[in-house]
This record gives sequence, structure tokens and C-alpha cells, in this order.
Amino acid sequence: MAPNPLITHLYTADPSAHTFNNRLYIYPSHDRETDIAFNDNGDQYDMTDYHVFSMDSIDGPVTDHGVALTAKDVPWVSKQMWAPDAAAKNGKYYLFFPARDKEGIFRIGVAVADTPEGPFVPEEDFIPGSYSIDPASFVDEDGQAYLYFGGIWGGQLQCWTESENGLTFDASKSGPHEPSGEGVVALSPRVAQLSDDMLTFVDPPRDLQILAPETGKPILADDHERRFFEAAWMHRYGGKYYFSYSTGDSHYLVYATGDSPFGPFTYQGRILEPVLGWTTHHSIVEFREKWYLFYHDCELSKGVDHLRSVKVREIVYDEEGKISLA
Ligand code: FUB
Repeated sequence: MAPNPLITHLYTADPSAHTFNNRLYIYPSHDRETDIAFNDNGDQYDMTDYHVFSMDSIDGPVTDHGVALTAKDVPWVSKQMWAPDAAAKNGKYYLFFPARDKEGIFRIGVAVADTPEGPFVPEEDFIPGSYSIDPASFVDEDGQAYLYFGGIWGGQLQCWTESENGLTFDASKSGPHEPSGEGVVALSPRVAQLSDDMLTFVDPPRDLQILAPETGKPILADDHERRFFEAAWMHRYGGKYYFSYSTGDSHYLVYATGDSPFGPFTYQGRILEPVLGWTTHHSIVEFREKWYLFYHDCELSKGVDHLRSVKVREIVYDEEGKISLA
């Protein structure tokens, strides 16, 4: 049976799901109507706040806890509150979110709450050294937390270059640009270790390598069916680290596995085929001993790309740890 949208009174996208206190919480983007025309820079994704949702059972009702954070309460934000994620640590809850700063550059902010549903109180400024979009937090079994992030084209990852002068931003590379050419390696998502208070990076973000299984070498830039585009997610299963992501213009959700939260990761395959709508984005969560894929599509809005709705499917792992839809 085709899954139904979980939330129908609002448009919601980019669902980051977590089990906190034996309840399932969803931290999605809150899509809204806009008259901004579709373009490859993603200007039509013009969101201004976040709601938090929760469920007591996977097929039960979804509670909307209301506005958890709004752009006008975040001093550094100008617009476009894109895909968020949340983490629990030290008895507190942290909402990580990307948005454009006052110069139009995507940065990543953090806001703190005492309960999973918020409201979240934002830090005055974005996380120092953060850039691009789609933060995904991961707290490992030893309590160490990491932030995975990055997105090309509208997500601006390709605008950043590391040189001996540090990290520089080139606005002329904004929009649908990325490396290309024979033997050219794809851009990597980034990972940074989070400080114990979850508010800063311990070290500068580093590249997360995704290797092609047939060569043992990084996936190439022109391999659009497998290269990283956006929508990073990290989870752990059976002692392995699973890094999953969207391939963007080829519209797949795919995954790679590794032995360390820093990688390298080896590409394994697809989790979800293209859905209705340009974007695809997800999270993977264990809830009451079953595993679920949260994702979005544009069925409810009848195909309007920037008006998406969250859905859920159960997933299973075979003996080798390969993922498939249940
Ligand atoms: O929701 C805005 C952007 O669309 C997200 O940041 C991307 O992952 C894509 O889903």
C-alpha cells in the first residue's frame, strides 16, 4: 500500500526523525506558499520557521507542537530556513538548522531547548566555521557528537575552497555549478566533531570520502547517480556506520558504509527511487525495535516542488547489512 502523508495541515519536508524518551519526534522543514519561480538555485524554498511533530506509535496520530523556532528570533538569519536536525545530549535538546546569513551565505545555526519539542533558543551567531546546508547530527554510542553537512548547487558547497589562506567563498560559483570532467573527483560532504556543549566545532570540518566499490577510489564528479548532492544522514547498525544522502539531479536516496564516523565510506546502493518532486531527503531511525525511512514527496500538493509532505516506510537489513524497503 502506498504510504500517505503523515501531516496534512501544513507542508513539511526534509524530515529528521529521532526517538527521544520512547517517543518518535520529527524535525522537518516547514514549506510555505511563495510566488518565487522554480530555479536551480532553490530560491523557491523560502521557509521562515520550524514546527516539531511527535508520534506515540508509527501509525498513530501526529502531534504538531507548534512553532519551535522562527527566523525573526535568530539575529544572524536573513532567509531560507532549510533542512534541520536535532540531537539530545547532556539532558538538553539541540536544533541544528541552515539558513542564509545577512550576506546571503548559507551557514548553520544551533538552538537549545529543555524538551524535544522546544521552543528552541538560538545562539546569537551561526556556528563558527560552518557553511552550506543540511546539517545532520549524530551522537555515537560513546557520547561523542558529530555534525555532517553540505549541499551543492543552491547549497553553495562548491563555492568554498580551502587554501593556505584558509577557507574562501566565491559567490560566482553559486547556483547549478559543480566540478566536472574526466577523472575529476566529486565534492565531498563535510563532517565536524562537536564540542561537549554542542555549540561549536572542535576542529575545522573535514571531507568525508565516499569510495566507489569497484575502484576503491572516490566517486567521480560526473557520476551523478552516485555522487553526493545534499541531505546527509548518519546512523549506526550492526557495528557499522551508515552515511546516506541524496544524489540531487538524479533524484535517488543512496547509502555508503564505513567503520568510523569520519569515514571513508564505500558506496552500497539505493534506498529509495525518485519520488514525485525534484528534491528527495530523508532520515533513518530505530523506533521500538523496527527501522524506518522518513522522506518526503509532492503528492499532497499535486507535484508543486516546494510544497512537500513527509511520509514514512519501514526498512529492513539483510544478513550483510544491505538496506531494502519492507
Ligand atoms: O528544503 C530545502 C532543501 O531542499 C533542503 O535543504 C534540501 O535537502 C532539499 O530537500
